[in-house]
Amino acid sequence: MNKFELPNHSLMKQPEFVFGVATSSYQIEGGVEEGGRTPSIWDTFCKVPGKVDKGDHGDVACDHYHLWQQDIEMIQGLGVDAYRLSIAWPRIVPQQGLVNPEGLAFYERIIDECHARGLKVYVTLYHWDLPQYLEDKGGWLNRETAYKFADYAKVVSEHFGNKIDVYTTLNEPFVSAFLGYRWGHHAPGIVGEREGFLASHHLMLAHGLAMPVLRENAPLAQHGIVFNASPAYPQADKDQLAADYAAAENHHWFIDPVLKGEYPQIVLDRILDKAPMVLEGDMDIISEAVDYIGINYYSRDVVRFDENGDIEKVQIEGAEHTHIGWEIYPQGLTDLLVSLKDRHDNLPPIYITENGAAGDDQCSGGVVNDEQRVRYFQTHLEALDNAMNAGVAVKGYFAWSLMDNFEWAFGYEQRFGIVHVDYQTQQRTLKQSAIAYRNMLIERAEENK
Ligand code: IFM
Repeated sequence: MNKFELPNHSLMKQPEFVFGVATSSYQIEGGVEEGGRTPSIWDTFCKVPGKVDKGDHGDVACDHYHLWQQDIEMIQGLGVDAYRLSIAWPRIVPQQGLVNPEGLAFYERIIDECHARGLKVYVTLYHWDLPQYLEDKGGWLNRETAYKFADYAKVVSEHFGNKIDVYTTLNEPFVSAFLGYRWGHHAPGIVGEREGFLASHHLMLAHGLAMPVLRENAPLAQHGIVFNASPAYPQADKDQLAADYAAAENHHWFIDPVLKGEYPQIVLDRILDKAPMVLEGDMDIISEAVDYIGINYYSRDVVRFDENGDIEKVQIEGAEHTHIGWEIYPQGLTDLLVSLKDRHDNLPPIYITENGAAGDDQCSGGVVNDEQRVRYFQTHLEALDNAMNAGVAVKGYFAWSLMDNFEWAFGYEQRFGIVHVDYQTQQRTLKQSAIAYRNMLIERAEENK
């Protein structure tokens, strides 16, 4: 297939629907010691033996710090409407109380280049690279970090204002809190139930504290937050409660505070004394109105109760999985979006801020035949179209990722890019999926002329 087809064509008929590609700072930039940047928790974590596959790290990554100009030219060549990137907090505030003009200038060049090439810019303020000096003071376990985040949001939004088209406070607070402070798979590698939930509350507070700051400094921009969300299905009827709980921990725990001003009771009832300390007024801060929410969808969870009453994930026999081991389940995207619409009367418009598949892609003679990823995008675009036809308001879709990059604890082994990166030469090569995306967008542009 050399072009994604949108069978119901509802996406194609909306010229204002935004198609884009996404990346994040630590995953692509490299240049970790350049331009006045100081270490983030990921620089530290990567140095701990056994934490990242093959000892990989983001020191060079895709060398986007130096190759940003050609990368933006490449993005424009894909025919997308927008580029979603993140800003590295330790490039902007390398020490407490210090603003780094070189860091601001780096992102300003990128933003200007995008606009000059007709691309809208979606900027995430926090995609997991917390300054190490803040972690040294407790990181997200320290309530003060939420206030530091609001200060950082102030610096960025005062500088860029409406020049950033769409601001995102946090990317996937679930991952920051639970992988970072509960299960220890991600930086800073802390393990503890209480810690995970406490970090989650401080992250949500950080989001809420930043919102009015962003609105004041960038009144014409859109402001919101991005959640990862995997719908949960019971393995058997008896496991329905397990599925309800899994979904509640996975995304309602993070979405409900923003849209309902409360944490889901089902989780509070289960975690009991591990629940975070919520101060009076916190939930009002967190539930400040947002213009949109971003949803990152990759796969679903199928769950059951084990013999101890704990919830466990099960693998579905015969299902297709990507290289990273995640089941390919496009229907989950439709189900998830429809379930969010049913749960929240006040659901704001949604962007699919990430969707994609990991592969073990090889480049041979300038061709990367990522046939599974092509099918993945095709079927997920259909699933999105179905959700929109069922009445869910979705404003855009971003492929994860623009190019292969540092996939956190999996290192460089898992390739999520629609563009292949040769890490020896930094050569970029469009995979078949990028070509199919581009061809679909060319057709859309012609249809909407
Ligand atoms: O690479 C990550 C990204 O940083 C956040 N969302 C999920 C992607 C794939 O794991």
